[in-house]
Amino acid sequence: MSEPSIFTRILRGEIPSEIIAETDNVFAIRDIAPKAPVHLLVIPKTERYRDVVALAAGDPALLAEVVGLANTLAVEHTGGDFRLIFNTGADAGQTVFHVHAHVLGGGLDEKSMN
Ligand code: DGP
Repeated sequence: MSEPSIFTRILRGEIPSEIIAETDNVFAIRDIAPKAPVHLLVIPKTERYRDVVALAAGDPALLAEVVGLANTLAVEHTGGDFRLIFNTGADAGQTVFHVHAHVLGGGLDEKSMN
């Protein structure tokens, strides 16, 4: 068995991080190193899927739940518009291989992807 991911450990309460929203299947936290005024992470509770490609292939309804919670949170935290990023693979900057969506908003630089 591999070690639980950092997000699983947060969900279990083993690492402190406020869970700002939660449904049966997904939850959301604030990113520890925000890249925008609003920078949230929306995460499936299962760590079965390492990235968005695996999630889309394995459970598209769960991917839709991730997008739905991202939208709900964006309405609450940024007024509705948001950037949704799934870093996919180490060379693209993925560091946690438990699929998660970055939800960025609130004064983004339109010329930058960061
Ligand atoms: P990625 O690089 O796409 O795998 O994104 C992982 C993100 O997870 C990164 O932006 C920082 C965030 N992160 C890592 N550890 C923690 C933590 O312990 N708490 C919180 N809130 N965020 C974390």
